[in-house]
Amino acid sequence: MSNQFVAKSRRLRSTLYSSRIEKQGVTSYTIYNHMLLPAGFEDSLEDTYNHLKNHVQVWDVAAERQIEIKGKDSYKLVQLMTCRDLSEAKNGKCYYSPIIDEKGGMINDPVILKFNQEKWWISIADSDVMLFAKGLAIGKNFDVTISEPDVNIMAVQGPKAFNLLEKIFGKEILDLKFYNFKYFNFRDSKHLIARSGWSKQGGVEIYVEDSKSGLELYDLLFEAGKEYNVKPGCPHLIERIEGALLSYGNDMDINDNPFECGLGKFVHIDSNIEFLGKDNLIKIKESGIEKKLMGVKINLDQINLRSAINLTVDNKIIGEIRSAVFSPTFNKVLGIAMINKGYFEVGQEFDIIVNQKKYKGEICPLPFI
Ligand code: THG
Repeated sequence: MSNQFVAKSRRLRSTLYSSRIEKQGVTSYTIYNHMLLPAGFEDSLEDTYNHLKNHVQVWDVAAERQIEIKGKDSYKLVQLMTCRDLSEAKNGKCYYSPIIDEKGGMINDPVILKFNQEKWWISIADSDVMLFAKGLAIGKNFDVTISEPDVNIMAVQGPKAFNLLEKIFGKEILDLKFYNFKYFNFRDSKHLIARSGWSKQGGVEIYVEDSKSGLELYDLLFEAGKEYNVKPGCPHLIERIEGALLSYGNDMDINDNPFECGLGKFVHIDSNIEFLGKDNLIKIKESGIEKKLMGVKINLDQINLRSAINLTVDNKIIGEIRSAVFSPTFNKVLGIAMINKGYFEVGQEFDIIVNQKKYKGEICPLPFI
């Protein structure tokens, strides 16, 4: 086996924190929104998993880029892109919202932040939402300005996150509710902080706009966090699969609709809002879905998935596994799989071939934990 390196360049953007995490021992990256997203540090996957579940980590998730929509028609454009009803959305709140195309296919699954009716941020997963937004705005002649401001998110995640945050921001941070955001003072600057993050362990995301102050804050989190055993980290494959946090491009893409992805509660076809793909989603709801994302458990102690692998029953393909990892908690491989109609039943057994060997698995509900 040989190791390859990704050649960095301007096009493959570094983040505000890249130089920091490279001193702190980042060992691998993935590419997300044309930007570096750390994928591993020196400790093993199992050690970083236990650490995340017991302590606190600071993550460079600057690759979760912000698409800013400003101007008179901002709400109209944001609503046109998502099937989640944002007509009653409140200022200072975050909304996990599927963005879909005219057929109802998933374009992205961002967190949308509403500042006010004329300013929104779409905190995107890995696809070029800005181009899609610009195309729609031009076609519809909307009065909006669309940009990607250089906002660098750092996430503070883990059960001790708020102990650490209270030390820096005071008791006020404890009052921040889930999926709400607010500006908090730090020295002579302020930072937008949301109670959110791509883990189930709790914490916040700090949207850094003032780079100089953001780096000071980054350093202070590690200094003040020593007593809580703070470490650098990154979105964690085991933890996110157990919690069924979906990864766009891995678990779903433009060929899947939000019903198939288990995101039906964010599809508001009964409201009178206008969004792309509405008619198609109404039809899909009536006729029922052809496939569905489900959990799978496999009696196997290791897996390294690079592409989807078929699942079979009596040699007939019944679906494909799209993400997978060995879970020390379940002592099995857990996966997220798209299962075909007729087979998406809990308890359904299947075969899978990994490294030329056949293993047995079983379909189960999501999330695992
Ligand atoms: N934070 C921010 N931006 C992001 C992500 C994030 N952009 C990219 C990516 N992550 C978007 N995808 C997801 C997927 C799942 C969740 C958030 C973003 C998520 N879901 C919660 C859950 O399932 O518990 C809550 C969803 C809800 O019910 O509203 O957190 O992480 N800024």
